[in-house]
Amino acid sequence: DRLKSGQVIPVTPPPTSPASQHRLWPEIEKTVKQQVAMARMGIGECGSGWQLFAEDGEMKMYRREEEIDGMVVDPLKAVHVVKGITGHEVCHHFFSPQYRYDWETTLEQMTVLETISDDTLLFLQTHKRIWPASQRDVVFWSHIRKLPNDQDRDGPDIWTVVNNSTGHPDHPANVGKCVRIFLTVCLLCQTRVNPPKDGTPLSRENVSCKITYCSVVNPGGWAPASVLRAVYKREYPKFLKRFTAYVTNQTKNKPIMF
Ligand code: 16C
Repeated sequence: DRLKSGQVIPVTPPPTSPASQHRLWPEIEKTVKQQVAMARMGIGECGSGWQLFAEDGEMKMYRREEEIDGMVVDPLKAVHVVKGITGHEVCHHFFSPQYRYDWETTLEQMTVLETISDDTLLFLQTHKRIWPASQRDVVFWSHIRKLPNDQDRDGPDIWTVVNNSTGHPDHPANVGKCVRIFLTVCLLCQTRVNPPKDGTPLSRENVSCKITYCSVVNPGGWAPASVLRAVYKREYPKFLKRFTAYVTNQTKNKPIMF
């Protein structure tokens, strides 16, 4: 980093993680960087037409209609602003397996296959069947990370969780009753603080969280396009509303976790 005066200040060191020795690490590092950069792009900047398909208060959901070999793989981008919670709290509840059954309504079963490190887990999940398609499962790594706040160095950190499909030798795809889906998901959360003017201590009324949720799900095998689009139009808004209400409820009487 170089200031206008020519003064050189130390460059922020790259984030280090205890997961850095793992075989998946190069992919995790590359995918997290890519996904965070994509999530940071505004709806207008992304070029090819995002269409608004759901709106509720501050929550807006956009999709692009895309198909691969006749299968719907529509990318989704959602933005939301929720008062009273922080980005760290939102990401903590999204990442941590102990809360997942409380908010993830499409989930049938979740298994942690491997704890790569405190910030990186490998999951196997089966999801509820959508008639008339086969039931789906998914194996993915999940990584939580604190990012430096480049815009406001004194402001709260930015937090992200990235989930990305991977393989696992003990759980090969498409052998049982489930068809394997492939997903890439990025949750990016920025905390905004509006301190009280009269100098009273900061409370939850003074914080809000800007949430960006990006997702691409490849159904991995045949599923009728009309059913799939109808399901995600219903399920994505339901997920984001339920999940954020859950975080609000879980944190309401606890100290603020920045
Ligand atoms: O990101 C979310 N959750 C994370 C933690 O679980 C993680 C997992 C995402 C799985 C998303 C795909 C699950 C689809 C399975 C089938 C849906 C069943 C619906 C049952 C209705 C009775 O990243 C939050 C995920 C919010 C999920 C919204 C649903 C999206 C549907 C997309 C279409 C899937 C294709 C299914 C083909 C039949």
